Amino acid sequence: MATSKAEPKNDVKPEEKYQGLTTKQLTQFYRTIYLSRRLDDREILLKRQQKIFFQISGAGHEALMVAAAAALKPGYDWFYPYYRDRALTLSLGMTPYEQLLQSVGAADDPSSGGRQMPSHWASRKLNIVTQSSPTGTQLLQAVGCAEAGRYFSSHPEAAEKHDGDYRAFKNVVFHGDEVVYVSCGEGTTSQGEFWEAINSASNLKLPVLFVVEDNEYAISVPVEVQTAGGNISRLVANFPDFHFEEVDGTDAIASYAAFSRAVEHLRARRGPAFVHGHVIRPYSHSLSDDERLYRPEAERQEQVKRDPITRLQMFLIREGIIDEKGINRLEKEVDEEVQEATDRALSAPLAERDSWKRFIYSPDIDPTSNAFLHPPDAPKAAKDEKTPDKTMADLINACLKDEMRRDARIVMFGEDVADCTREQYLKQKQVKGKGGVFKLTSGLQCEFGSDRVFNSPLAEATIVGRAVGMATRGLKPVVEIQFFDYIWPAMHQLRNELPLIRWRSNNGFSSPAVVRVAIGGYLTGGAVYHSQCSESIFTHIPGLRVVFPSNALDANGLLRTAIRCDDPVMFLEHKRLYRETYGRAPYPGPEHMIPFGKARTVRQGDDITVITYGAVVPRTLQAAQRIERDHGVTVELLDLRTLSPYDWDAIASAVRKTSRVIVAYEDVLSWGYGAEIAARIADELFEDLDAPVRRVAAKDTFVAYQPLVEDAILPQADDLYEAMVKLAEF
Ligand SMILES: Cc1ncc(C[n+]2csc(CCOP(=O)(O)OP(=O)(O)O)c2C)c(N)n1
Repeated sequence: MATSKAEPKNDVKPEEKYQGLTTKQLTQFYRTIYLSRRLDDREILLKRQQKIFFQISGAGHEALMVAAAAALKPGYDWFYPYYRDRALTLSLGMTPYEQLLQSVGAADDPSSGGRQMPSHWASRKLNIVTQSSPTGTQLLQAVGCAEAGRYFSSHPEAAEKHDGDYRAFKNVVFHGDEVVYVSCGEGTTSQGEFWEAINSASNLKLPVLFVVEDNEYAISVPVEVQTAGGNISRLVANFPDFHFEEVDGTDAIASYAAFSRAVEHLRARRGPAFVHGHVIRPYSHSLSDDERLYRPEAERQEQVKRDPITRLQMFLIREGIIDEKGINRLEKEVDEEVQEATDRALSAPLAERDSWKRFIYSPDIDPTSNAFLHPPDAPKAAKDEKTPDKTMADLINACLKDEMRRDARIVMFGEDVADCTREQYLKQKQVKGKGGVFKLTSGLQCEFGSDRVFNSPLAEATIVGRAVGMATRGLKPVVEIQFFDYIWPAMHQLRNELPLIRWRSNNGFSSPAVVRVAIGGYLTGGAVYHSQCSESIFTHIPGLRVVFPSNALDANGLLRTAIRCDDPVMFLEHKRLYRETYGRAPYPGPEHMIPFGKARTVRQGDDITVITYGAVVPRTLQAAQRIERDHGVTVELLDLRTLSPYDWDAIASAVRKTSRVIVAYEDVLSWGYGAEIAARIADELFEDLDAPVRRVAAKDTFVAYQPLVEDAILPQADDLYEAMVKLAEF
């Protein structure tokens, strides 16, 4: 690296004159800024030569970024950057070669193994957490990351490794004064998740450094469309405990001063910080955009005057820190470095065609294996009035308690999951506590404390987004979505983040959180917004395990598998089954586990197979008993228990046995979960069939409030019976 030995002309100490920066650091700033720009330029060239396939630049943001990095510590603090942060990631220690490996889609691309577009940074070593393309999804995760850091600081024992579950593969490192950096553009501040993240960080006084890189455009949409009044700093100014900075982000020294003050506030644990940097965007949004279509020449020229490269170069020369010769030497050296990195990257082995198969799920723990087979303990006492069988709600609660006792990394939150947020009411025994609208988490806060079991704001993206950040750091969040009907605000996190963290980072990061969701109808008055079932939307997502138990014992055993495994799990709990008489069981002990992807034969039969799950299981059982009574037809009833993965072997052998099959499910008939099963049976078992595959499901509408109409909409035992009779006659 070329640095000048020249000292400032006057006798003011560099540290004072340059906000604590030495001349060496300033020269290094220039080098990184220039390097970052040259890498962008090189990528632009490579894209035009069709040697890479996408380009988005960090041009104009570089000064702010080198300043941020200088105030923080790589591999110590945590980083959730966005695509304009090339100069930040270079300053933290990523090399040009590593960055270009991503551009060409190389096998050794450390960020994603050829899976993500360029500028989607990740580095385990440097604590740069895998980044995605949706604008703003990183913000809540950064909050969760900071919460995890705080949790481990106050529960250091939780960080210890443990064999026998996901903890064996999750190294936890934390520091008492660590900071979590997260950045976004000013356009992204329009996302609801931005406000949710700011709100939670403020409320919890978390050490999150929010950086808004304001280049005044989100592709072609100017800031006045995004932000009321045109200035985000003004809007966030009243969030408590924040340290705020608004700075010219093309001025590296002023930016460094702003970050230094912010980081001091953060390390002293006084609350979060917000740095609003005014930057420029001298290139179009990306190479897929042409800004001349919406920005006139005069406006584009205006910002050139603020280009951070020329600004810092002129400053260094003016101050006598480096002369023109020195600049030329430094730039030549950088150009050679870029050339060398480009040559190497272009000849690096590309990601292999079948590499897509790797890391959809954990390579370390297979929840479908027999390691997760642990039968229930024999009941301690014979069934009598003192040990009545437990409901599904009881046994889910029991599993949560057992696992929390066993694993200090488990934290639980969601809407109303705490016994009582105002702890003093519990302590003074003024109240008994709530513990969930369905009481599934009852007593957990009382036993495990308010830092392990707590209420979240009424914001589903917050629940899942924070859980993703926590799980990335090694905690095991087991969060609750109160009603499936209200899961949709979390969809971004559930579809684009939770199940993708591992795959998109080529196993660099993982996020094995458990999301418990109360689902389903048959409630007599549940109506449109308390009865929904759309599980196939989630079984459609690679990387996510989806579980849907039908009885108390399965719920207990499968939930334990969900918690101990190393993959993200959506655990669907049918509200109607929570306290049903059907499927109660004695407490199975603290180790009961059922592997994923293993169906249960509820009932043996020779004539018809019904494949189903959830609340349709008891209804099918009723219908099966009736058709046997009425017609002597015997039904083989298969309860899938887990929907992704599902037990194809069990399906195939049951279908081969009976040659007639019904797939039954509570969701609307069309495009439902049964369509996939029916299609695969038709495809692979066609010759074993004596009749067409039939489906029994809800009508293609929503669930109505009036119970008579609700009955007509949802699949009933009568519907199943009729379908069985017709199929037997076919
Ligand atoms: C949720 C989402 N919506 C839309 C897009 C498409 N998109 C990519 S970048 C971008 C503009 C982002 O603007 P801003 O946050 O101001 O950042 P800048 O690119 O200007 O730095 C848009 C609309 C996206 N990636 N994610």
